[in-house]
Parts: sequence; C-alpha cells; structure tokens
Amino acid sequence: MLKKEYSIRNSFLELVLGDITEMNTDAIVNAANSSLLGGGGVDGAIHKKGGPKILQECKKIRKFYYPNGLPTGEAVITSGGKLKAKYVIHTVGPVWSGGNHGESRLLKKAYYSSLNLALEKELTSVSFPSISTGAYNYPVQEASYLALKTIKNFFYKNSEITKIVIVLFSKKTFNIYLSTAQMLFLQ
Ligand code: AR6
Repeated sequence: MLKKEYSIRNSFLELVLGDITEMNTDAIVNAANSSLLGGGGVDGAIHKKGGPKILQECKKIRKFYYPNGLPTGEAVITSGGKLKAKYVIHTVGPVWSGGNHGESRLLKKAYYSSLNLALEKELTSVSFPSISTGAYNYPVQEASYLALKTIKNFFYKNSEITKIVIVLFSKKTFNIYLSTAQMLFLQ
C-alpha cells in the first residue's frame, strides 16, 4: 500500500492509496448525496460492504431530521455496519459548476462538518475519500488544496482527533494530493 505520513502539531495526516472500505479508523467518511439512500462511487462501495444496517439508519435520519434531504456541506453519522470502522459519517460535497457557485466554501464545510461530528462523538481517527472529485467533478488539484488546508487548520484548533487519513483510489489522484501536501506541509 502506498502511504505518506505527515506530523502536524500533535497529530498525523496520512495519504494512502487504497479502498476506504478497508480502513479501521474509528470512522470513515462517505461522499454521499442529499438523499442519503446510496449511489455509485465510494457511496455504493460503503453501502455494499457495510450491509443494510447503514441504509436503515440513513432512512431513519431522513425521516426524523432531514425529510427534504441532507443539505450540501452538512454531515450525519451512522454505525459502520459490517465495516471495520465503527462509524460512517455521511456528508454531501458540492457538485462542480465552474467554481463560482460557492463550491470551495461548501467543500470546506463538508470536511469541517464531518470532523466536528467526529469530535462530538469523541472519535480519535477518521478516514476521508477525496470528496466531490468523482461523479461531482470537482477538479482534484483544487479539491486537494482545500481538503489538506482544512485539515491542517483543524489540527491547529483541535487536538482530540490524532489521526486523519485521506484514502485515494487511483495513483493519479494520490500523486496530486502528495504534491499538494509537500507544498503545504514541508515549507
Ligand atoms: N475508496 C476510496 N475512494 C473511492 C472509492 C473507494 N472504495 N470508490 C471511489 N472512490 P465519488 P463524489 C473515489 O464519485 O464525487 C455517488 O454516486 C473516486 O475515485 O464517489 O463526491 C454519491 O451517491 C473519487 O476520487 O463521490 C453521489 O451521488 C472520490 O472517491 C455522488 O457520487 C469521490 O468520488 C458523489 O460524488
């Protein structure tokens, strides 16, 4: 497994080339859609491997808290079902529409909402996929900068979460995150 670790204050950020459904961090983050009822990409893989319990919990969340769907940038939490991770944090990243429709603010918000939920649950380790860069078409270069910058800022404000992993599904995406991280963390 290709891996690169950075030490930021008292915590660690890891970039990993792999499948997020294999991660054994306390939680893994799902790049979901507003319906919370599943889809393709990482969402499909998480529901497939995690089993029906996750979907049942998502349906309850919809019914009781978000009858109109989870707004972009927000996050909710369910159990991890059959996954190694105990929890799945479901967030909705923005669809890329050229860059002038609040995309960067909403992408940052998706990372922050997920991390704040992990804090509330007193979790210490979380894995993220590269939110919005698949079906939602966010350019990977820009997304990697926002994701890494947001995580860096988070580590400067909070020390309870000691490990954040970004799991990249292709060598190409991994390399883009790697070069952004070198630029942000090794100066
Ligand atoms: N592990 C890690 N990363 C993965 C995995 C995996 N198992 N599978 C795919 N990726 P996407 P989005 C990568 O499309 O752009 C869904 O249908 C993928 O290569 O999963 O936020 C939802 O239901 C890409 O780099 O999420 C929504 O409708 C990244 O994960 C919509 O797609 C994100 O790609 C959300 O689109």
